[in-house]
Amino acid sequence: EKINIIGVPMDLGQTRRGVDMGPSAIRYAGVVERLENLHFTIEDSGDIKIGKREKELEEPLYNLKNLKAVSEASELLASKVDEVIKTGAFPLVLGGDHSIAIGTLAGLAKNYKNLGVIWYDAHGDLNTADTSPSGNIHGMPLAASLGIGDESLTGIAGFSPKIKPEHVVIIGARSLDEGERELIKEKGIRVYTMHEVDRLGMARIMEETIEYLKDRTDGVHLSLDLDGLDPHDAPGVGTPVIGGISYRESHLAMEMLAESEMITSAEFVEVNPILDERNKTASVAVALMGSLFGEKLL
Ligand code: DIR
Ligand code: MN
Ligand code: MN
Ligand code: MN
Repeated sequence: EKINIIGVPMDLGQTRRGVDMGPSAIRYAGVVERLENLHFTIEDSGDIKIGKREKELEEPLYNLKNLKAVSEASELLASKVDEVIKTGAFPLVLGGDHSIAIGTLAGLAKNYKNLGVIWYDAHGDLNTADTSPSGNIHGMPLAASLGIGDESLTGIAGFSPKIKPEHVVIIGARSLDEGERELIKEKGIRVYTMHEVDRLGMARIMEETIEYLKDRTDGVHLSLDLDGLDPHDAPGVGTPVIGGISYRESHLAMEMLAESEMITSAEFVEVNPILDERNKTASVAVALMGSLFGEKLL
């Protein structure tokens, strides 16, 4: 089996610097060796080209910071992901901030009519320019992929929407903005907040998630924001939120996804080595990839 690694050194979807170095940090943490040990054939496609940050002055017209550069990179990433799928390889996308999911999902949706998405995140990423408190596009990719928001984000790759609300499962939510809560209710999106993680446990959540997506989707993408984990275990992220999913729970989730044989693509985002402790967060990302691709102790 083949895995194709695509780096996306994007930091324009938010304001903290350093997350553009995420792909390097994850490569340095040994992603290729880790997956080769599991007998996959790895091809590293290198990095997608990212444009320049806008000057603050150019921004205030929209509540969409660096819109042009983000949408241009999304188009490039969408084409690359589509191309990788057509070679028969598993696309493994390394972020970069979470705005890159707009491009990843656009490329995937060209190949899957009913793409399932597991959104592992402290946040909902369901904002639009109208509801966003920050204007940061990394808080909008799930909405954009559902066809909600500005045309320059929803229309990547020339079609919209990419996914359906009933094919999305959010896991680990503990920081949602008002507009995001309304959208979740309005669209009936399945969300396991930290309340459910505590109450049901990760094993039950993953059983339910796998059962829920199994028959209604023709592929399932894992979009894993490292801030879904507790900052104690993944400190190198731009928007940490206390009280998150543990390292152990996250491994269990990945192991259950591996067993399900349901995941057809994945992205690991928001690793910021400047905010990290000795590349701990990138190492956690690589360890989780190990479990996702079937690593077992015995
Ligand atoms: C917040 C933070 N909801 C926003 N979002 C983050 O700016 O829209 N997403 N950090 O990962
Ligand atoms: Mn996110
Ligand atoms: Mn997040
Ligand atoms: Mn701890």
